Amino acid sequence: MIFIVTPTYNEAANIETLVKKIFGLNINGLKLVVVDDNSPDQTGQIAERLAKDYPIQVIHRAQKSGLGTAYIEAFRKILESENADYVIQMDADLSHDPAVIPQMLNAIESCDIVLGSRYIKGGGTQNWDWFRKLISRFGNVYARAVLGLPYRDLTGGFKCFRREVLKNLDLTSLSSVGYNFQIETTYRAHKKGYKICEIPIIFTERKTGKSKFNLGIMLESFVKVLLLRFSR
Ligand SMILES: Nc1nc2c(ncn2[C@@H]2O[C@H](COP(=O)(O)OP(=O)(O)OP(=O)(O)O)[C@@H](O)[C@H]2O)c(=O)[nH]1
Ligand SMILES: [Mg+2]
Repeated sequence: MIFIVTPTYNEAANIETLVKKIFGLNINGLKLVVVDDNSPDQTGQIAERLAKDYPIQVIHRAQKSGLGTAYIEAFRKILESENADYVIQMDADLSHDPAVIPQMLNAIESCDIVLGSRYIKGGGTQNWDWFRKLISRFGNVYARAVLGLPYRDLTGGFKCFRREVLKNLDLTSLSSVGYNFQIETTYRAHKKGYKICEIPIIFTERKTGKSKFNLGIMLESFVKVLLLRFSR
């Protein structure tokens, strides 16, 4: 079985399109787990309605509690299910194109983690202003240098894990800030010697819904990378 996890907060305008694109791929044994934090725009209810027609499980949480904890909660639930082989994580705002999923599943056959990468040949970003590009580029160069990692895109949220990798990452002590959560899972897996591959993706900035990007999160991320480096 292949599980896709997508955290949602106010994605009412995107969730149905996402679901249709994912299940339109016609991949066998695919299940979607939506982690919704009681979105005021009713994303959770829309997801429940879609769950009547598609293999979707909706995890409802009482309040907005961050990306990291949403992933952890879903990963835990999925690991309880013995038939999970691969777990894919992706954003719900259509920034991550479901059309890449078959390539990801192809790549995971010879790797332990596959990173959807904006910063290798064939990858990129669409509709980002120069400032957002600069921050993302710099953030990746910085995290790579501080942590001594060879991967080009450490902050992306479109990834595929072998079940065994998730089982062996200590899910209790991961950062809850989105960017750091992505960096940390890759860093830990790298330190454990897992094989990590990158495939190119084009990240398209959300067309609808409100951006949650802000400078505070960015600065917190920079400090947390340093803390991670000196943590063990
Ligand atoms: N469950 C849950 N989902 C969240 C939370 N914060 C963000 N998300 C979802 O996580 C995914 C990524 O968040 P985004 O807000 O798109 O973050 P981003 O891509 O860095 O920035 P923008 O697209 O510019 O807003 C989206 O599917 C969001 O709906 C949260 O606190 N809880
Ligand atoms: Mg987004």
